[in-house]
Order: sequence, then C-alpha cells, then structure tokens
Amino acid sequence: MPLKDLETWKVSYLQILDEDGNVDADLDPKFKKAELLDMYRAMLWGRVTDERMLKLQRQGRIGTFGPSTGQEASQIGTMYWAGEKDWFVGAFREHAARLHRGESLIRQLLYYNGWEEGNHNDANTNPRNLPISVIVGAQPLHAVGLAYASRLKGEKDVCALTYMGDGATSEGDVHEALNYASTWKLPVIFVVQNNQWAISIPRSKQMHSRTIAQKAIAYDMPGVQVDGNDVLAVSVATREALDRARKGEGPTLIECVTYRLMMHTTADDQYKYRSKEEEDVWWKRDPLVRFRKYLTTKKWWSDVQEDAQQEEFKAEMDRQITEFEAMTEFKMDAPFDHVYGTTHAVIEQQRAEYLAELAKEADHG
Ligand SMILES: Cc1ncc(C[n+]2csc(CCOP(=O)(O)OP(=O)(O)O)c2C)c(N)n1
Ligand SMILES: [Mg+2]
Repeated sequence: MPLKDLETWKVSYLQILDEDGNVDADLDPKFKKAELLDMYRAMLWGRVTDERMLKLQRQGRIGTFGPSTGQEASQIGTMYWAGEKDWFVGAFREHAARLHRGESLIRQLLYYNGWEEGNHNDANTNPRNLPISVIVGAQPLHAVGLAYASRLKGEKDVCALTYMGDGATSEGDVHEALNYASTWKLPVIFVVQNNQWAISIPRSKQMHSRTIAQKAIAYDMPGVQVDGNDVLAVSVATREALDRARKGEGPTLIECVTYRLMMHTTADDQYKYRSKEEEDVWWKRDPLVRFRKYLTTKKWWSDVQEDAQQEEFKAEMDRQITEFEAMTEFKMDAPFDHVYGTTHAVIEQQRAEYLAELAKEADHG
C-alpha cells in the first residue's frame, strides 16, 4: 500500500569521554578545570560513601541499602548543573546525587536505619530536595506537579529534575508524567538511569524498545541516549535540557546508559540471575576510572592528590558515622505523623497503643 510518510524519527547517542579516558575533540565541552575537579570529587564522595554503606550494612550497623556504585556519572553529570531553585525529585538509587545536593551522610544513615528523621530536610539542606522514595515510577509525576506549581506561582527559570530506572519506564505513572510535561511544556528533565536491570529482570525482558530515549518521541519531546558512564556526555545533554527548559521550550528525556555494578540492594544476591563476567565488562567502563585517567592526562589530578582526597573523605565519613552512632534522641512515633496531612482519630489511637507498648517494653527493661 503506497503510504505517505508523515514523519520520520531518529534517536541520537552521545559519548564524549571513552572508556580509556580519551575525549572526542570535536565534542569536548571544554568545562573549566575547577568544574571538572568538583565533579570528580563529587563522584568520588558518592563512591566511597557507597562502599562504606555496604560495609556498615554487613556489620549490622544499617538496614537494607541500595548501592549506586557505577552510576555516579549519570547522577553527578545531571545534578551538578542544577541550580538552587531547581527541584530534585529522586527515587531510591540517587545516593551520589543526594550527597552532592547537600544531604549529609548522617541523613542517609538515619534513613537506612529506619528513622523518620532521615526523610527531613534540615536547615542545611535545600528545601527543594524531595526525600528518598522507593515507589517505582512515582517520582516523575511529583516533578511534573512541582514544575507546574512553580510556573503557576510565577517563578522564573525553575526546573524539576527527576530520576528513574529502566524498570520504572514500564510504569503507567511515568507515561502520564511524560504526557503532562509535554502537553503543558513544563520545565522537567526526566533522567532515566538505564542500569540494565530491574532487580532480576534484564532490560530485554522488560521492554521491546531498542532504546528508552525513543519513548520521548511519542510525547514529541527531545530525547537523547547518552553514555551514562561518561560525565561529560551526561553534562552536555543536561545543560542543553536545562537551557531549553528555562527558555520555556519544555521537557527533555535523557537516557543514561549505565550499569548497576553491585547488588540491587543488600537483600539481593545478583549472582542468582547474572554472571560475574557480565559485571567485569562493565567494571571496565567504570565512570570514575575513565574520568580520573582524563584528569591525570591533563595533569589536573595525580595519585598524590587522589590519596590525600581519599584520606580526607575517610576522616569525614568516620566523623559523620561516629556522630550518627552517638545519637539517642529519636521520635519513636514519627511514622504516625504523616499518614494524613491532618490528625486522624484512628491513627492517633494506633499511636497511643504503640507508645503504650513501648513503655511496657521499657518497664520490663
Ligand atoms: C510500584 C512498585 N513496584 C515494585 C516495587 C519493588 N521494586 C523496588 S526496586 C524495583 C526495580 C526497579 O528497577 P529500575 O526502575 O530499573 O531501578 P533500579 O533498581 O535498577 O535502579 C522493584 C520492582 C516498588 N518499590 N514499587
Ligand atoms: Mg534498573
């Protein structure tokens, strides 16, 4: 049947910094040395704290934790360029991004020990950071609502950056969010961290689409696939998306192709469903290693600086962990505070029963 083409589409891919630390000269964004070093330190802080959290979990000092090792370029390459007024609407695997956005390690320790206090922004935290949220795919709708509200309030230049995994893009909520953002031309950046797995389900069993970036086409918004282990590519895509959003040109979807180098969470054994060999391939693409190679070649970073930085980070981690472990004052009934926006008789009754139970336990020593 002879049909007329109404539109044809393409999906673009961006890589600037390859696995060996070489930069494509034509695409080099030529960021300032200070910016590059800042980004590297932020990625390293994310990595070393992630590794320490895993150890703490194995020692029984924190509860279940979902590591972000391997995804630092996707997280810092996006979050680094966000402004104070922008909304950060993360999910549950944005450890590095959260720390960069000013959340303390103590806050993470609180959260992963089950204290409600780990959900609260303190005086030092940007009030536009939303707390950790484990509901797969729920966050993009929140980002859309916040971007819409910011516009209604007449705020200028405000964007919402929201994060999700490859698995989350199979959720209806994500598509509603994409549709609303596109229809209302909202300043939202959808960051998909395609880390190849949704717990034990590989991307190939999750969707037939060859890319996640192409899902943007259905909503007529720009979508791009980037090497998510290349902080320069992620940065360039993010800056373009922020620019467009601030000019009133609407949302963007950025698919960061990356890999979850560790287990899904500490409650998971990834070798039940994938091989060590597969992981080895991705360790060679480690976002930190290639970035460090690049900085070292430029003579902007050295082994001596690396060692000194690691020492400084270790001391800072020790300090925050000690401070956290000395904390004793927690609000035991905090989980009852936010079930509804206002007090509710049944919840208050349950709160009273719970507190009475705790008091009884305390009496029995
Ligand atoms: C609505 C909902 N369904 C199921 C779960 C259980 N769950 C937690 S993480 C996860 C997989 C998410 O995969 P992906 O979106 O790729 O993110 P990743 O864990 O790889 O970062 C699932 C199914 C959940 N938290 N929320
Ligand atoms: Mg995933």
